[in-house]
Amino acid sequence: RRCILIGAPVQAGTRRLGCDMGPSAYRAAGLGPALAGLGLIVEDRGNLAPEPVSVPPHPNPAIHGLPEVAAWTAALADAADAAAGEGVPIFLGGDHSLSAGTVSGIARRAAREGRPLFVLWLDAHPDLHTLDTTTSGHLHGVPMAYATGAPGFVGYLPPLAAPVAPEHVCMIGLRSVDPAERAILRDAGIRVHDMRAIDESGIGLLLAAFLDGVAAAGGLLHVSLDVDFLEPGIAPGVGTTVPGGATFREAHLAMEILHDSGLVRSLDLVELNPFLDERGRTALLMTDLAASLMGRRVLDRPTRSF
Ligand code: DIR
Ligand code: MN
Ligand code: MN
Ligand code: MN
Repeated sequence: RRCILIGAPVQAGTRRLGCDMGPSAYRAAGLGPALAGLGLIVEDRGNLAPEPVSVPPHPNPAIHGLPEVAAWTAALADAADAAAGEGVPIFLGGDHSLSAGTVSGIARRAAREGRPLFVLWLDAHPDLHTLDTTTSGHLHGVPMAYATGAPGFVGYLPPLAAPVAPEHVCMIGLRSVDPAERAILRDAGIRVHDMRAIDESGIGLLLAAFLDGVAAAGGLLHVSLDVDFLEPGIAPGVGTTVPGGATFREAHLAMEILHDSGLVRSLDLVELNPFLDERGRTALLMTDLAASLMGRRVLDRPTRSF
């Protein structure tokens, strides 16, 4: 198996500076060697640098960084589509606006392969704002709306080749939902598990139920892991900490189950802000989680079948 590391130092999706240092921090934390140590072929393609595009001004005056996000979206969609044909691309973010590109690119590839794309969104936030509903104007809050074909992006972000069906999206870890997003979550058909659901049912059960559906549909799975999915006490290196996140054990269990499923086709590691980190501990934790997802385990054990 081959892993392709693609640096995406995207910063335009938030006014809080520092996410552009993310790819360097993952390299310093030893992500490449950690994956190679699992017997994987690891290819680090360095950082992407998109061509500038021009975008008309949007009527929502809060919006920040739209031309930059449009440029990244186009470049990342092409990179994701191409790399997913060669191995498992791992995108080293960069803020979460980068997933507008990675998810839409993988969706395009899945459509060409005639297979449905499923997305697992591990995040404190649903990132379901449209350009019209965002009040922060931070485009790290819009990628899932864009990728699922919500209205209002045409003429601003690149045209979508293949929108992701909302019923194929599962969000786990939510604990900060804005009013406009709450309305979408109520009506769109996305599978949502907030922190309370994790407390009540256990993350393993919730995740396995989703993965059973992916396997039954013959789907491809893209995983988008936002640092703020994690409890801030163990992952302080992010600009939007929300108390009460996933614990170390819950996060590793999720990664190990994802590995067992054999369904993961691509991965985003997003929102790491090394400027806010404590001696690299968040970068190291995200690196260990990626290694768990790619097959690191304590014991060999029979895997559950999906
Ligand atoms: C927040 C997004 N709901 C906003 N926050 C995020 O700015 O619209 N943090 N995505 O990670
Ligand atoms: Mn996010
Ligand atoms: Mn988030
Ligand atoms: Mn379906």
